[in-house]
Amino acid sequence: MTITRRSLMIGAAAVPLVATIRHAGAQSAEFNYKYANNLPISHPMNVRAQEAVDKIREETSGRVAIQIFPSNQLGADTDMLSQVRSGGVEFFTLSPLILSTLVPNASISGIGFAFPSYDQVWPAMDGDLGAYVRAEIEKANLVVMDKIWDNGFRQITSSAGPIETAESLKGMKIRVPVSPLWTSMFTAFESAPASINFAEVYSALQTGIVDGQENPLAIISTAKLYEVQKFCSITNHMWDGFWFLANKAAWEAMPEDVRAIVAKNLDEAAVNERADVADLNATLKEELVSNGMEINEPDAASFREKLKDAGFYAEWKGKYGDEAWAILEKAVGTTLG
Ligand code: X2X
Repeated sequence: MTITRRSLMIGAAAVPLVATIRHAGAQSAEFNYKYANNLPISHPMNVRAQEAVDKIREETSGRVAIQIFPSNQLGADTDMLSQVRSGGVEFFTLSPLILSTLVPNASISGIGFAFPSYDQVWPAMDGDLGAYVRAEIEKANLVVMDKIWDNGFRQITSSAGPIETAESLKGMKIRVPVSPLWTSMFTAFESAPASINFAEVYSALQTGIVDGQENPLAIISTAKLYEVQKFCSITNHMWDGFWFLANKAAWEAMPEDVRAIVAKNLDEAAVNERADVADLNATLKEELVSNGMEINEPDAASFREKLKDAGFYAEWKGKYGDEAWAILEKAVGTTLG
């Protein structure tokens, strides 16, 4: 009789108990890590990162629990870069150009009009150019995953009017991310660039602190920049990505087999995210038009000419050095500048 009662009680408690164990498991994983980024939760980067995090949890039998903090919830990019160095966050994705505030030559993949198309981007970033940059990043004591994630080819939006030629950029108050290369490029265009973290971009456009900004279509869409911008000019003036960075001590705290699972899943997610962004590029123009934007497709020639005449390419070749510049030119298959 006693045995039966006891069995019944255990049986009755079973359902809530399992739920409690699962919940406690989330908090007591061996490695409870934070991944911070600057993009909306709906952007493919966060969608694919969530998939990776779920698989990592499963494949490590719950040892690694990564929580994603999208949309600058833990701070703006320049703060997050300090955080990932100090260990305040364990993972962080960052544009190579903003990373150049710490690793100067990391921005080389963002040189204006360097990549004609994605056909050159992925072989370069998965090949010699990416390997060169990752080695530079590692010298700064950060861990970086092999596969860079896609941000995209950048387009210019404005509240004032369409960008038709380089002439249209003269005097334009334009937000650029915090990076010497971005400021240099728009200074070469004779614009008035303002360095502003992405966390502040929507409100800077809304309040008219700047007239425009530049970002790939997937961000113009997911961050709803069409609500505060009228014109979108398809300039493709640079390609941009996101390096997936890890704090070194946090990375090395994980045993090697666990690290391998984390790296594999993050890199797989990066490759899937690239495909998602490419798919979006094919459909987003229509969506942006239906959200009230006017889109034009200017010829790149005047922009390239302007950068060349301003000495932009010569200046940056000098900064990066001949070795790095040769790797870039080989990757893009042409002489720049
Ligand atoms: O800050 C931007 O514009 C963004 C979101 O594209 C980057 O992370 C560089």
